[in-house]
Amino acid sequence: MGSFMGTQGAFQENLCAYENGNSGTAMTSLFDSLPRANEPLEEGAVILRGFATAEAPALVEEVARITQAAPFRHLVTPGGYTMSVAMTNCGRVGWVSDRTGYRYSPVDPATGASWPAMPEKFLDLAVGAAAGAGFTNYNPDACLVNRYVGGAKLSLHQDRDEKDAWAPIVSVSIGLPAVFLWGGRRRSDPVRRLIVESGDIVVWGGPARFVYHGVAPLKDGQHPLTGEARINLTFRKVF
Ligand code: MD3
Ligand code: FE
Repeated sequence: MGSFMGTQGAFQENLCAYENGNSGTAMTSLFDSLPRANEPLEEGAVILRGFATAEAPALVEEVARITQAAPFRHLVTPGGYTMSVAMTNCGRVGWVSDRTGYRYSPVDPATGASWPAMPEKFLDLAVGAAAGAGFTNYNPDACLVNRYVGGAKLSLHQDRDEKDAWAPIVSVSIGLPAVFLWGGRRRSDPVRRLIVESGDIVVWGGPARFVYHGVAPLKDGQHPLTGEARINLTFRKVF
């Protein structure tokens, strides 16, 4: 952590303070009871702390409904690795991967059926969060639903299969906390770490759209809404 603190200034120290307060043995401080400010991360990216907290139980119910029709599955990458994150989708298209490559598919390859429709609640939330981050007229057509349990991770990557390179990706975290890995436009750029908790939404669009990002291995735990898991919804404008 020390190597980048010197170059990134006060805001970066702030992130480190977050991490220190959340790692290792349980720790409380005077700050725990204060509302957490929305943090601008970089141009085009903002974290809306707790934006989805009130709706999180309803979102979990919708995920249960989606997974009855399109169960979570561990996709295989073109390189032959089975992903530790379990995935499913709702909306007009869904993100899938197999030995032949990644793509957006209008049908679930496991069943040949269309993906479950995007729930109204999902759409309203994503549109509201995008507007809160300054992106008006957001109209996502896909929602990838990721499920992490202890040890599951997502390696550093870019999302670049969506046609609209300006429209944001809206990421909703539910359940166990996670550490986002947040890099730059080149794979070799330094990677910052950002804790995201249940109810937090991160909006990445415009100039921040193609930053490398990932999720560090999830720490084991229990959460009242999701049990042993973290669920992440990522809304995308694919077409
Ligand atoms: C977009 N998911 O599904 S989303 C993914 O928490 C994915 O499940 C992660 O990355 C998850 O593709 C992280 C949030 C995210 C973070 C950084 C980004 C999306 C981003 C940076 C640029 C564009
Ligand atoms: Fe991604």
